[in-house]
Formats: sequence, structure tokens, C-alpha cells
Amino acid sequence: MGNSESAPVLSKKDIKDLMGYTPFGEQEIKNLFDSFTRFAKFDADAKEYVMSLSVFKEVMGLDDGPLSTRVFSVLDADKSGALDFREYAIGVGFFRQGGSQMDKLKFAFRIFDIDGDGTIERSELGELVAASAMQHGVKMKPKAVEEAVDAFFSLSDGDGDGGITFAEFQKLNAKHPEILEALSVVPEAKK
Ligand SMILES: [Ca+2]
Ligand SMILES: [Ca+2]
Repeated sequence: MGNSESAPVLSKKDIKDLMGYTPFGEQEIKNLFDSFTRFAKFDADAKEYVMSLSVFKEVMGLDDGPLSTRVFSVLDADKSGALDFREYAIGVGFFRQGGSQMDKLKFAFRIFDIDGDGTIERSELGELVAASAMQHGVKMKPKAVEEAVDAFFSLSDGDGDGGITFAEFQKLNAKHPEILEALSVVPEAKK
């Protein structure tokens, strides 16, 4: 979006587009762009400013855990490995305004559905459980991971096919909202 390193600019069209994708008005988008370009790096190949995972975590006040990395991956819509301003603005808009309950649930689902095929598989859940434990200094034995995954699936995999669809995920949340709250996959953004 910015076309030279010295003077990043946001076109009128960019602003208009972003107003459609985010809860922000024109001035808020301009302010957000200013702060984005302060933290982001100019990528000469892409000819725009992009934000790395480590900077994103710092700016958003996220911890170093696997869930933070998943939040970043979900926001990185084009899977470039960095956030451009549009991807960043959508993320900030989501965290700051919270979005609807449905938006939050959809976002949480995408955090778990690592390969993005629309189903949470046992392996995906196991990976996140093990990585989260590791982050807290706990090395879980494969059997313990298995048991945690079993417990989650016994509550949510209604048809027992080994995958949790969004509909099943929604049902789980309706019955046990405390589970998803405990996982806190929608972190509070710093102001
Ligand atoms: Ca990207
Ligand atoms: Ca999946």
C-alpha cells in the first residue's frame, strides 16, 4: 500500500476498502496506518509495509505460545508469512471491537482447524494441546495428550467420526462455554 519507504501512503481507495472490512472510520484507519508503519518493515519485493510474527505479538500483547502463532496464521490470509496492512487492520478491528459471538466462534474454530479443511481433527487438537503445555513448561506424555483429546472429542464429536465440524463446535460452546473461555483463543488487545 505504501509505495516508497520514506513516505508510506494509503490511497483513498485503500481506505474505502478497509472501511468495509473493519469497524473503523477514515480517521481511525489513517491513525492505525501510521502506527502500523512505525512497527512494520518495508518489504522491497512486495513494495509495501509488512509486520512479522514477533512484532505482531509484541504490538498486540500476545504471549509466545502456539495459540498466538495460530492467531497470526489465521489473519495472514494470503499465507505470505507476514501481515500486510489490510490483514493487520482486520485483526485489530476484530480484537478491539470483539466482533459478534458468531465471529468469535468462527475465529476460534479456524485457530484449531490448522489445515483449514473445515474439520478439527484429533491430530490438530493434539498438536495445540501439546504445544500449549510445552509453553507452560510441561512436557505432556503422548498418552496424556491422547486423554485430553479424548475428553474434548467425547464432549464435542457428536457423530463420532473423529472430526469436529463447525456445527459440533457451536454445540460444544453452547453447552460448555467455559471450555472455549479457558482456552482464551481470542486475546484482549492492548489499547
Ligand atoms: Ca500476508
Ligand atoms: Ca482440519
